Order: sequence, then C-alpha cells, then structure tokens
Amino acid sequence: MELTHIEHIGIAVKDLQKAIDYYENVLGVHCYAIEEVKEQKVRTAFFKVGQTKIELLESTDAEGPVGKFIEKKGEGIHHMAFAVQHIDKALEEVESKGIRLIDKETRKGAEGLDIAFLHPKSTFGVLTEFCEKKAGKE
Ligand code: CMX
Repeated sequence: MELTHIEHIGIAVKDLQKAIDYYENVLGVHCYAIEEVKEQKVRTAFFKVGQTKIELLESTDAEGPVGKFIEKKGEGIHHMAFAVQHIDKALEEVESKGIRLIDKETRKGAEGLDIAFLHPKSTFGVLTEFCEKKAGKE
C-alpha cells in the first residue's frame, strides 16, 4: 500500500460561515467550494494549502457523525485523510493486519472521491480516511 500524501484534514465546526471567515480573513486562504454531503450529514467547505486541503465540517443533523463528535468533544480536528492509490487493496491490507474498518466498501465522499474510514479505536484515536481519486476526475 502506498499513501501518496495527506489529502485533507477534517475539522468539525459549529458554524460553517464563521469558520470560513476565520480561514479567509485571518489565515488568508480561499474557500473554493462548499458542498453538502447528505449521506454523511454534513456541509463542507474546502481550502487548499499546498497539496493538502482543509475540510471544514458543519453537521446538518445532531445524530450524524460530526454532530455527535461536537456534542462529545467540541470543535476541533475530526479526521485525517490519506490519498491512496488502490483503495480496495489498501482496505484489504489494513484489515488483514487487524485494523477495524468502518467501511468495508468504499462510498462517495465530497468532490466525488471514493472514500472509506478506519475506526479510531484501531488507529490510536485518529479517525482515519482513505481517499482515491479515480482517473478522469478533476
Ligand atoms: N475521532 C476520534 N475518536 C472518535 C471520533 C473521531 N472523529 N468520533 C468518535 N470517536 C470516538 C468517541 O469519542 C468514542 O470513544 P469512547 O468510547 O472512548 O467515548 C467512540 O469513538 C465511539 O463514538 P460514538 O460517539 O459512540 O460514535 P459512534 O460509535 O456512533 O461513531 C464513528 C463513531 C467514528 C464510528 C463514526 O463517527 C463514523 O462512522 N465516522 C465515519 C464517517 C464520518 O465521520 N463522516 C463525517 C465526515 C464526512 C466527510 O469527510 O465527507
């Protein structure tokens, strides 16, 4: 398995617009996309810092993963996403090494990427995402 780079860091926020204002007006990075991912019960905002993206996550449902996270732990870093080259093989490989998968099959995440999560209880407390951009996608 080869992790090519950190694709994005996901940050849970209570108010997407207030967080966007901070990233744009204080850190000086441009929000290039806002997208709702219904299946994940979030609205996301994206920024690029070099090759890595920052993904702000606002919950659209208190019972969704980000809503529950904020309720328990407050705002902050929610997950780290690695770009991988062959996501199905990467999932098989980590599972064969005893890591608990949240997603055995990939699903569609923001920006049309194929994504899957590893359980934070198996990954030293960091919710870990694998992402693969399939050929032909921008
Ligand atoms: N990072 C680290 N630990 C986390 C966590 C996170 N983001 N979210 C939950 N946990 C921990 C909790 O603190 C809890 O630990 P304790 O048992 O020690 O208290 C444990 O995991 C179970 O948490 P829970 O609140 O009971 O929540 P669930 O088990 O129902 O769900 C999880 C946890 C990780 C399986 C679920 O959030 C999930 O499936 N996440 C993947 C999908 C996701 O996060 N989507 C949002 C992002 C979408 C995107 O990027 O597009």
